[in-house]
Amino acid sequence: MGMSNGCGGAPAHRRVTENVLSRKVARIVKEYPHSTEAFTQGLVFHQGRLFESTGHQGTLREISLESATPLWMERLGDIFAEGLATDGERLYQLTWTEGQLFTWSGLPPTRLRTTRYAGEGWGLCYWQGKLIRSDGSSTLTLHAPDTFEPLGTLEVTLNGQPQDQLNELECANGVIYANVWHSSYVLEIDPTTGHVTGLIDASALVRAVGPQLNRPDAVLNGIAVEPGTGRMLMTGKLWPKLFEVRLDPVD
Ligand code: DDQ
Ligand code: CA
Repeated sequence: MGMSNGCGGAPAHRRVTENVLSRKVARIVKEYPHSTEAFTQGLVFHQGRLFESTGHQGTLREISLESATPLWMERLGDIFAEGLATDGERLYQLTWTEGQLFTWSGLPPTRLRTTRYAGEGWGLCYWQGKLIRSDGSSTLTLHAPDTFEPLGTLEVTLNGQPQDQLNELECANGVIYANVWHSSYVLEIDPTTGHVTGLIDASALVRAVGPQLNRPDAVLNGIAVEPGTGRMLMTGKLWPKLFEVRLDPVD
């Protein structure tokens, strides 16, 4: 995992820049239905509604907390869709290895354009006028929403150690939340330094759905924070449930 705090091994001159890591646990507040057909790759609130992007035979869908059946869905054929973000106006949807970004607008959304980019697409979120993309490595890439031109990168580190396998993202509460693929951890990342400032243990969610999952790829993935209320939702790929969670500090 590479989640050790680095005490003892870190050179003395680095200690001054070490961040204080807050440890938190995601507690289940409420559970809602989620489609076991949804290979969740992106979850985001957009214009007061909840949208999900799914992989394999990709889709964009509007979902509700009342039923696992989507309210609206568009199939993308053989495209493996990934991270999903909003700038308030438009939805931006990544693809895993296809190198295509889809921009959607309107309700229900219609595809406005397709933009090419280099590299893999995993998670996506929107922060201060920029889209932030993960690609499975420890580097996040910042993009211009209009052209998807790369504007810079952010190296994600925990006490100097690069943290990779960053998957679904959510920019909220002044941090970037990032699912770590195949783990039950969500990182809180400082969007200006890339430092991991918080480590969220979401294993209670994995335990709650565990007995119903028999596929190794059915991992935690999907974080959305509702603007206004601050309500935080988490789910996973093919999970039968979507959870409202509360982050409690642990010591
Ligand atoms: N990702 O979420 C880590 C970006 C991709 C996960 C893909 C897992 C399924 C692999 C099956 C490949 C079949 C096209
Ligand atoms: Ca998200």
